[in-house]
Amino acid sequence: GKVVALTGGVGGAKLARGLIECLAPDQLLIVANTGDDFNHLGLSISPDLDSVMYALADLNDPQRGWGLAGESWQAMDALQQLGGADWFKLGDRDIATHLQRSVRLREGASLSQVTRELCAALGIQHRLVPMTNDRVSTMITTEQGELAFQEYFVREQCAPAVSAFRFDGIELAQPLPELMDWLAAPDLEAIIVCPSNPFVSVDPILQLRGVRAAIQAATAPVVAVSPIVGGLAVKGPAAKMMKELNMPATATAVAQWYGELLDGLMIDVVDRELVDTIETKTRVLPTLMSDLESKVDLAQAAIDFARQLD
Ligand code: GDP
Ligand code: FO1
Ligand code: CA
Ligand code: CA
Repeated sequence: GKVVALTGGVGGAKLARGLIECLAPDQLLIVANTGDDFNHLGLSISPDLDSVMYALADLNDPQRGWGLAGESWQAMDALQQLGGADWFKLGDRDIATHLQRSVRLREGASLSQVTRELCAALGIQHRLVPMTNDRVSTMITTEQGELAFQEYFVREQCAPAVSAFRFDGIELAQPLPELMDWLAAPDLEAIIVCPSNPFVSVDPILQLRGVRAAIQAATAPVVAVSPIVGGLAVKGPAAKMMKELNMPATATAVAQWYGELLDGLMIDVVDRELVDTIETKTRVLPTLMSDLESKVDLAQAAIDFARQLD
């Protein structure tokens, strides 16, 4: 059967890397958030697509969580000397990705087509797609006013307290047709919500017109992996955001946030005492993905969990 995985950048990329070991290319559709996308220095930048793409190709920098391993920064250093904007760091090799994406988009290719070309060039056989080919821009209401996603995330280092999120363009954006086709497929076996940020990575996908309804209407079970482990995010602002939104930073609150959408939640062994507080069915297992083996194990466990829920 088929599997659809919904993902943001770093957390989702790790599970996606595991999933491609468990499923054939025609069995898996990896759908990435594009709410982080923006134009910078004249380039079209798609951070979550690139985080997943580089991870699938084993080219990602695992420490940094974004960009390429073994990167150099000469172009950025030169730009800084020229007085250019240097708050958003583009590595020398990463720039090639943005140049090629920008050129192809300017030629009229869609983001999904460009992503397909980039993935093929990097030897990726599995299918990675943007959630939409249309512009959606995540905007964050903070104590300093509304900030564009990268202003909040990179320039302000996630410091301002958040109170709301808005996905500019979401009403007009058409979800990628391929996503809707897969969600309606009779042989869909699982919808996997990766351990990605629920508010700024997964929610933009769910808020696209018709997507939440199509997920709920799908015959396949929906299983998520909690991105919150022991009251903390493994990386990034998810736990900080939850507290600022007056939610406890727990796997329980993650389950509540997804609500009726979920048929099952996978939580970490350190959170085993939360099982009785979670409304949906749970699986307790190690969820920290470090090496390839832990990614594959968690990916296989997510697929098996969905099969058992069916
Ligand atoms: P971003 O777009 O780069 O912010 O990445 P995602 O939204 O896909 O993932 C961010 C989330 O991944 C954070 O909330 C982390 O807590 C979570 N995360 C990262 N690595 C792991 C891991 O190994 N296990 C689990 N359970 N969560 C993780
Ligand atoms: N994240 C940062 O924290 N600082 C950066 O300078 C930065 C540059 C960057 C360049 C290309 C790219 O694809 C991603 C980049 N990211 C950077 C990550 C990006 O901000 C992501 O949107 C976040 O990691 C959240 O997903
Ligand atoms: Ca992201
Ligand atoms: Ca269902």
